Parts: sequence; structure tokens; C-alpha cells
Amino acid sequence: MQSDPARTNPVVTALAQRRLPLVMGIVNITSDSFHDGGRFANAGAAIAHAHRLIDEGADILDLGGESTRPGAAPVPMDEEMARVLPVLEAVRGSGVPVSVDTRHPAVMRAALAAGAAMINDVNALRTPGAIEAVAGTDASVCLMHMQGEPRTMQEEPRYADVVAEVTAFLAARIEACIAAGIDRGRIVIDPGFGFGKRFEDNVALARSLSALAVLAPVLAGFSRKSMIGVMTGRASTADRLAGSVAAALWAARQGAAILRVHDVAATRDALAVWRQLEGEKQ
Ligand code: HH2
Repeated sequence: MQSDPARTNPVVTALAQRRLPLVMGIVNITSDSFHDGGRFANAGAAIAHAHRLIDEGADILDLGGESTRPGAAPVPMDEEMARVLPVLEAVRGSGVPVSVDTRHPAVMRAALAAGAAMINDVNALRTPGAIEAVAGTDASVCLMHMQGEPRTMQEEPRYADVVAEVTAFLAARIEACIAAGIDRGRIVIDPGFGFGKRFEDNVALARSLSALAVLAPVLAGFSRKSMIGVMTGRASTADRLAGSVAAALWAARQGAAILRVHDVAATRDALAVWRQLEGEKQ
């Protein structure tokens, strides 16, 4: 299949038309995700949750069949597909574009064939075959920075200059994708909060979001993560909603294009209030 013009992809269209950051609602079809593991592990519960997030106003859904939390064990590819595809098939006609959060080229290909509009790859399409899986389609892609791999990434993250290194990595991944035939307009980048980073690294990257946005539209994923727990003193992910919404607003103010969140309704309300107080015309 040849690449279509970037404009035809619904995520690209939504990004171009946005007046506020797009809200990407997370659907984890897993037993071990750090916040909601096990709650939506079966297809019926995941589909119901996806519809709830659509009703709450999600602009994009992000379906994941493998947890990438620190220490997570890899999921066999067949199992990941068996988790994601039935949910994708159930929600692809909803009018809300569907992203699939996967590191595996075979899952990418199956998801794109089944109607996914975006691939969200915490490995930034570095797995052999991943760039090719996306290049021959009109899909959008999120390239995320991660140091190491989920099982061990939080053991000893190390940077000389985290902002410079993450920026250089994302710039190089953008160029690799473009060289492989992925239109620049289809690419979104993400510094990867919590992925092989210490607390101070996450804070430095959060403060540099507006500089990163010069490279490509930026996706920010703070939702319920440990950095929110550190900042608020909330040990349980269940108690991190207010902190997560505050971080989402911070990202919005820094020019983030997509906010990846567990809590769509709360995030949308916060954005609506923020926008009106900023004085944007209705
Ligand atoms: N965070 C998680 C998973 N995927 N993708 C992007 N682009 N950015 C992120 O920050 C990001 C991501 C971790 O969150 P979650 O999916 O809720 O947890 P788990 O990986 O445990 O399923």
C-alpha cells in the first residue's frame, strides 16, 4: 500500500483543527497496568470503558495490550493481539480515531489492517520492521523516548543532560521515519515521562515541552504517574487525579498537542475552564 497524503489521517486532521490539546483516553486491556491493571482486562469491560471515554469527550482512544510500567513482563505477541483487536473492532466505527500502544511490528500491522489510525510506540519504531509497518500506510505515529526497556528502565537511569539527549533522540527518530517514507505531518513526539527517568529528569523534561514542540506536535503522558505521586505525596495512583489534571494543564500551557490521560471528563473540564480564563473567543 502506498502512503496517502498526511491530511487523510483523522489524527492529523484533528491536530490541524484543534483549538485545545486533543485528549487521548487510555484503555488498558491488561492485568498489570500500574493504575488500572485488571479493571479492563476482558474485552467486554474494555469496550464498555472505551465507550465511556468516548462519551466523556475523548478525541482519540489509545488501546494497550501490554503494560510498560517499570518492571512489567513482556506479553507474548499473540496474547497482545488477542487483547487489542476485539476492542479495536468494537470501537473503530465510533467516529473517534483509535491509536494502538504497541512496540511490536506484527501487532502494528494487524492493528493498522483492522482500522487503527495511529501507532503509539514507546520504542519510537526502533524495533526491526516497525518503521516499515507504519511507512506503507497513512497512519499517524507517536515516537516516545525511553532509556532502556520497561523491565529494568528504572533501575539506574543516567543522563549527562536529559533535555539535550531526549531532544537529540527524538530529532533523530523523526529523521529516520521521514527517510523511510513517513510524512513529517504524521509524526508526534513524546519525551516519555517515567520511562527510564529519575524524578528530576521528568521535571526538567516537563519544563522543556515548549522547546520540544518546535520539532513536532508533542504528546504528554503524566496521568497518575509516580512523579505526580512524588509532587503530591500521594502514594496510591487512585489519589492522583487532581495532580494529574494540574500536570495536564501545565502541558497544555506549554503547547502540548495531545494529553494522554486516564480521566477524560476531568481533563476536558479543566481545559474548558483554562481556555475561557485565558480569554480565547468561543
Ligand atoms: N505511558 C504509558 C504507556 N504508554 N505512551 C506514550 N506515548 N506516552 C506515555 O507517557 C505512556 C505511553 C504508561 O501508562 P499506562 O498505559 O497507563 O500504564 P501501563 O503501561 O502500566 O499499562
